[in-house]
Amino acid sequence: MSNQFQHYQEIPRLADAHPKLSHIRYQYGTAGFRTLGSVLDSVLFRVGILAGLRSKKLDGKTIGVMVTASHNPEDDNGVKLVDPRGEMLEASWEAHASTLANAATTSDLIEAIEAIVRFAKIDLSKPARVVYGRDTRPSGPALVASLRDGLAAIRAEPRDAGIVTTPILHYLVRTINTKGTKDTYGDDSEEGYYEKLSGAFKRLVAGKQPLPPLIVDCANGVGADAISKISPQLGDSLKLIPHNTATSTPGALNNLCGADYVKTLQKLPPSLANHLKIGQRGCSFDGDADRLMYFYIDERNQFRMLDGDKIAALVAGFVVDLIKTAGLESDVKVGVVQTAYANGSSTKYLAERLPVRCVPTGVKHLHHAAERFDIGVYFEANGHGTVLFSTGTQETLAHHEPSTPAQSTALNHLLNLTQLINQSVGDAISDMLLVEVVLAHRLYSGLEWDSLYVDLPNRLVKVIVEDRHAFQTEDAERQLVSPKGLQGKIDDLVRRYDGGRSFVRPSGTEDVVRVYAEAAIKSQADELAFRVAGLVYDEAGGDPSSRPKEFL
Ligand code: 16G
Ligand code: MG
Repeated sequence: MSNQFQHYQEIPRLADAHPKLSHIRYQYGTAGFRTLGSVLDSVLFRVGILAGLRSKKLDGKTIGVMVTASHNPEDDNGVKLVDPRGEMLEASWEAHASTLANAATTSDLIEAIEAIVRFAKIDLSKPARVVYGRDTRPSGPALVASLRDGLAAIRAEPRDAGIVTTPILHYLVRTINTKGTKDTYGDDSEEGYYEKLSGAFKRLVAGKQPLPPLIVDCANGVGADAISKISPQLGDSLKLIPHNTATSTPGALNNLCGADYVKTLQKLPPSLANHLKIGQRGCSFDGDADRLMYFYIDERNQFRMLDGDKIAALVAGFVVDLIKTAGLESDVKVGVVQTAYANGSSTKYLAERLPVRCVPTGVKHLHHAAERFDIGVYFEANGHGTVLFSTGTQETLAHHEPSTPAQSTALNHLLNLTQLINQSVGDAISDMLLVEVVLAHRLYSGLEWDSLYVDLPNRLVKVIVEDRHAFQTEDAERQLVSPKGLQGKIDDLVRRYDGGRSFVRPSGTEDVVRVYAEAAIKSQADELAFRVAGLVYDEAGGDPSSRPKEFL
């Protein structure tokens, strides 16, 4: 090691204790590193080092590390880094993460570290601080131990947040870094998070008729802990009935429950079948509680899903009305950000009321686009999302002088919303409380909320191809530019379906190509999806004899 590393003599010994598995290539993707928990030991060690370097680069600001695999099966695990304001790791550092993770030997690793230090001009004499947390997966403790070795090797000061939801870890990063400044975001503790959210919630629903109890499917994950801690603080203002709280039952995590189950299968988790009464609201979190799905059973005993698009419509409408009532319509512009997966009906509903932007899949794209609005509401259909208030807007709200009691009330609601909403990242608990606030103000049941617009029937299909990277898109993933000519064929097909829309994109998390289609009636949406999937399959050079027969 070169001279400047004289204080880091422990790196080689500790790196030797966490050797890389030679047959695996790791990639820091949209959700960080994510794969089987059993092959992540070396990755966690190296992420510890990278988090330390990132903190040094940012003058000792605290960096977050979250050990989770979200909605994936229990055997998977993963890790992602959180930048100082609680946002995702800056994109240019994703490549550094992949480089470190793939260094074959200890000496390659040291070389890679030295190269990053040179390239990013890191002053190694700066301090490093890292806060880390994990979800409830059985592989978590060992992976955290490897991470701690990495932190020790780079001499970063560690802070253990324990078992927390992903959004709480983001909250901690932001509160630690803004402590004692004018941008202070709250108390830098888990209790501070519960107090901030529950306090704002209670102020927002004060004087409103309490809503009937809400069933919460915690996916047998870390959301269960969070619900048990926030419930007493909410008291009578909101009664939560937690289900799927078996965090220590092997195999239970995300199994037949959770937000991904609900969204993908458009079905009620079987465990709720005898509990959710007709008309009652229920919601599902994913395994790390950063995604939210709502649902209810209608009068005809049909399951009705209220997804991220419905949440966006509900919340954006409420915020726009408050801005108008507060007399701030000309000062504060509200906008919505969606992806191509947003149901066509939701886009139509929203675009008739306010500006709507479409961006590529992945939270970071939505988050950045939402930052451009004074108030940016962003949700993916799958239930990731939040609302961002720009610094200018927060100042406008703080200094606005209302001229009528109605203006004053609306202004107070807006100020409380800035406290209720987790602006660092989408947060199932904060989003759930936000939905409950709007329902209480609007006097809506699930049915009335659902009636804002009627979803177009849709279908999602995945196609296994040899090389998904051959599929490249533009226009926020709505157009394929490669393979050449395929988009034209898709367009020809789509034209034949009433209300038809379809797009094809390579997954960022799985080795597949995804096909989405919607149409005026369900059978047509299914048919369109399978026909487009057939085109994709043929184009990707799949063997015709193994062509799935549902691809028509
Ligand atoms: C990741 C993204 C999520 C996106 C999903 C798409 C984050 C934190 N998560 O889970 O936003 O919807 O990937 O998966 O950005 P896909 O590329 O496999 O369709
Ligand atoms: Mg998640």
